[in-house]
Amino acid sequence: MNRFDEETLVLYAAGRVDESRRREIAEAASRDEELLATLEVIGVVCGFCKFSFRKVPPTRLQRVQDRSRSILAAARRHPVWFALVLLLAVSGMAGAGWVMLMPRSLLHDNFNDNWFDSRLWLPPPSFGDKQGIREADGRLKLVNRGYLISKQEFTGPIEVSFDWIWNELGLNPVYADHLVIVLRSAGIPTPDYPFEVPDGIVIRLNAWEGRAEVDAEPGLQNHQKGEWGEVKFSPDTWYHIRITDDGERIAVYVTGRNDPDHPDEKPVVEGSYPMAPKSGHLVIYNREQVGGVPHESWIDNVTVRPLR
Ligand SMILES: [Ca+2]
Ligand SMILES: [Ca+2]
Repeated sequence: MNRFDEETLVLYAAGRVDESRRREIAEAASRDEELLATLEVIGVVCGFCKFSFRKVPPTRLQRVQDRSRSILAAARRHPVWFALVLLLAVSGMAGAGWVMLMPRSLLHDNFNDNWFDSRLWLPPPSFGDKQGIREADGRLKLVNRGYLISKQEFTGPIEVSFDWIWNELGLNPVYADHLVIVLRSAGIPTPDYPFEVPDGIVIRLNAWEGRAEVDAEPGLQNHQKGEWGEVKFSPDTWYHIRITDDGERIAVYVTGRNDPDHPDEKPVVEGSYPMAPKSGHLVIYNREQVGGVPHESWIDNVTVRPLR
């Protein structure tokens, strides 16, 4: 499963990530042929990849090279981009050029410095002493309706991506965690139980029911009940989530399932939400404490980009 965004991989290839991140990506690449192939293509195109392929067995390397050829074929379908990247590589500006050609992030946080970045995020509201968030071990923990609310308001089209894992705390599985992502919101959760955000486009990743659900304005009069799609979210497993918002249509993608019946490039759920507001904050929160049962999720690499 490739749970690293493109910007992180390019910075890795350019030797611009810290040592713990470098080890994490190298270790993931040694197990993930698709990630290995992606790094190889970055190296081929830009000529600066520092990843070593020497330890890869010959049979596996052949499969990786086959995969690389298909990725290069995809690059050829976008010849202008490809030519520009090659030109920059030849001129020795490939690293900076690749980053410049990628859509610039409107927001990116890798949570790597154990400091909650108040330049990017609003102070998280709290409705109890067992609820909150904490940045640690290079990621962000959400506990019992822990909220992450962007300081910036976004106007589409945008793409939101991040990595998510929820922890099985050994309790009744009915209480599996939920992760809620809200787009175009005022960013103000209701102070009444269960402390949900009432407005915007609400995407709920529901690990108990095995669903990804989309609603618009769920706590308001113009509530538009949306679509849902089936998806299993196992505990203690990282998933890469990508949500596209073209200003009207929302699509939710989940990668990392390794299920041929559910290819990564096919949305789990999508729908049109013309009545919702057109801009607002990004909000991410997990499930509240229910019947004394705590809920805990971790997220990483939260990125907002203009939609390509
Ligand atoms: Ca930080
Ligand atoms: Ca991180």
